[in-house]
Amino acid sequence: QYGLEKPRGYNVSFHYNPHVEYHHFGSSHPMKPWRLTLTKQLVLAYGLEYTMDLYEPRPATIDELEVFHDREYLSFLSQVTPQNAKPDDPAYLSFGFGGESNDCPVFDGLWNYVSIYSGASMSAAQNLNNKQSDIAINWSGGLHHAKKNLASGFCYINDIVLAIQLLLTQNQRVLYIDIDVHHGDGVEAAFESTDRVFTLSYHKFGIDRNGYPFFPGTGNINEMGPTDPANRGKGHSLNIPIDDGIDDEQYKWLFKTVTGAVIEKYNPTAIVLQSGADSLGGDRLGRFNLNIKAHGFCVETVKSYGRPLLLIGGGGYTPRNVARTWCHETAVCVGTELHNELPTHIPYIQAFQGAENGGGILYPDLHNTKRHDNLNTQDNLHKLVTQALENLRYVEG
Ligand code: V1P
Ligand code: CA
Ligand code: ZN
Repeated sequence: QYGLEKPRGYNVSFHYNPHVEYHHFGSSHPMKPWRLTLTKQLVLAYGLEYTMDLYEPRPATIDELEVFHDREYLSFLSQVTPQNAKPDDPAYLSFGFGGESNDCPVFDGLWNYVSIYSGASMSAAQNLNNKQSDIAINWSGGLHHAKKNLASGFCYINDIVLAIQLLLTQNQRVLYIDIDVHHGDGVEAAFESTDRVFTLSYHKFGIDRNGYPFFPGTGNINEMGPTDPANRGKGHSLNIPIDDGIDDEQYKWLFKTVTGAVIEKYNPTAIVLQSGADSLGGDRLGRFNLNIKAHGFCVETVKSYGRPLLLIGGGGYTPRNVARTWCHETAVCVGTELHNELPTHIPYIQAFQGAENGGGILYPDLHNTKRHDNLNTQDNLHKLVTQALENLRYVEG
């Protein structure tokens, strides 16, 4: 009878609707929902499903999404198809679709896709609310750029905002932390007028040599939420702008120091961690040089504070490494270590084999896979931390 008991420790739940995998943004688009198939295969291959409660959440309904998004935006999103889309229609462009960059294309099953990943984040938040889980995971969510009436940066519905709104029914203060290489602008904007949510984002910030800002171009250290003294949200956002090529030791120090200070000062009763995997070395869009275990260190650090934790995905454009990272972080949550040799009898094993794909191991060295020179000096980072801690002066615990 003892052998069948789950190991003591954290109650972890895994919220995943496999239908999300079968959606395609288009062949040249960097966002590949198929990375979730790879992630799931690794999680299963290591037997992690026996250490968690598994849920297959239903898609969110339009009424549930309306808690954050505008009705007109949702009715457009729910009806538009590649066949009926009119790319010159002012409504189409004003809601953020198409355009020159085509960051947010209209593809087959778009509405199905967005309601599935949103439903999974809401299901995860509900599990924390009713104390069924200590840590709830949704790797298909984390779409942090979506605004109430605007699709942006591959994000159409902001599942994070919807999940935080659910957590706010049971928690006085929720902390949102975002380690995606991009600024979590949509979540920050959604809660700019409240002191019940603190948003903290680490991201690449700066202008490239052609004069283009790194997407979305916001999130400098001095952007701390509204400055109107009457506004309750004042000082309840903290942005950590980072330059190209940051390494493991620098990032771990920065993350531990700043996140620790925020948690101690703000004292949240629940934490949401967006764990975008585009901050890894070798990411197709990212600029950092992090290894998988340094990324996972952020999950370990947040977990160590013992608050109810919602862990969600986000960006990540080198699918094999996204899968490795999210599998590793699932193991961190349940408190187990994984062997470096990948189990060989898994579907899609070829995606992880060969020198260029990480040599069939879980923790390949990513530091040199697509080298970005490290432009972060120790001096710059110390000044950044000093300024970040100074920015916390508006926060009352
Ligand atoms: O830089 C832009 C456009 C150019 N405009 C002036 C803005 N778009 C980026 C969007 C990145 C979105 C990241 C999403 C996330 O934070 C959360 C899921 O990870 C962009 C990039 C780029 N290299 O930054 N879009 C594309 N690349 C792109 C490439 C091919 C096809 C479609 C889009
Ligand atoms: Ca970020
Ligand atoms: Zn990103």
